[in-house]
Amino acid sequence: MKKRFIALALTAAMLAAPTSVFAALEDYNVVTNAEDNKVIFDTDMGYLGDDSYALYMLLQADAAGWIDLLGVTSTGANVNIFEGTTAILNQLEYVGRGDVPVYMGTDIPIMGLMKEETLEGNGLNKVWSVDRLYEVYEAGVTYDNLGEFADETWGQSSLKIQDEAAYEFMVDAVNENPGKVTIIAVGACTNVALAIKADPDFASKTAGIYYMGGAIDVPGNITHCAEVNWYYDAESVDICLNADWPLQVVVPNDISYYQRLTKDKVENIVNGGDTPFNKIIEEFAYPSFVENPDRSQKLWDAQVPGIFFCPDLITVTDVRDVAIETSHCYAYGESVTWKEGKGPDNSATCTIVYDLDGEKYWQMVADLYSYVPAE
Ligand SMILES: [Ca+2]
Repeated sequence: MKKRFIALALTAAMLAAPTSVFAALEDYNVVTNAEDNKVIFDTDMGYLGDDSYALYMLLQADAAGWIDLLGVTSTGANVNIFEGTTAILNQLEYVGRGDVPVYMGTDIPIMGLMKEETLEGNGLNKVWSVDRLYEVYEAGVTYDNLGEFADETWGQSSLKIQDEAAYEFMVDAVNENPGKVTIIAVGACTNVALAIKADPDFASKTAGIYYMGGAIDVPGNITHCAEVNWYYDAESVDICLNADWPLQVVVPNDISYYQRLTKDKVENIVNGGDTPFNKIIEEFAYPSFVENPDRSQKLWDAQVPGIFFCPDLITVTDVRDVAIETSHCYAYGESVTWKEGKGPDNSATCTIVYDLDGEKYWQMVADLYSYVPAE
């Protein structure tokens, strides 16, 4: 009976979107499940950037029983904490997932923001979000009253954050679900470092961490050698790398050299169905691809959740020892690697994912976004 239902659904989807063949979610080689794989998503969220695509994937994977999304935590890097937190809430509200708890973290790096003279004296670039961060703090806004900083299109969400800070939630969630929580960290690592500082056994009680960060065999995207998530708070990354995780997976800047979001992929999502996830892409992402059909959006964070659910989509990977430069020099924030076992004491053995099967991956994204949970 179930098989027949899938066949019918497939036919309906093909009629709706003759350019693509939709697979049933059962057809993917998903290695996770809701019982054993609890997820905390730590994100520097904006609107319809790659953090958004990752969030929608995690929400639909949660709905489909692939994972149990325990909560979303906000962090810094691309955005200040107040605007980022509101962006999470606004998008959860749009897709009808106000039930997912949101915990506000911090956008202040664990050793503080670097002074202008330190940046200038070392030939370092200031992260693009920092000037606005100063303005937001100066104006005294909060996530639920952004004043002049409220997004013109999205405004304020009616959803609220939880009382606990992001790192407190991480510690509690991991203690309540020993061995089952995976952290997906796609912004600055400050909240995760604070959780490790609060509970020295934190990392060892998780199932592991997946980072979007670092630049391994390609240049950086904020300085010549540093990737912005890891550069924003390199000391926190150092704390994280040196904690006792069962598994560390790094999805570096390298993947953005191979994986891009293009009009055909977005169209495949838009034509995939009628869910709020198809709709949010149609309303807020698709128009820019219609206006500029050659648009090619680099992909970072959006490639991380699927690597977690469906590792057989990975095409290029290896294991290396990884460390991060934290001294205030021109190489601040650089990720440095060695062959496995050859790194110094402050390095950590990580699985690095450089590339994946983009065609299959984005078909999975389209199928996930189009998924309608049974009543
Ligand atoms: Ca991000």
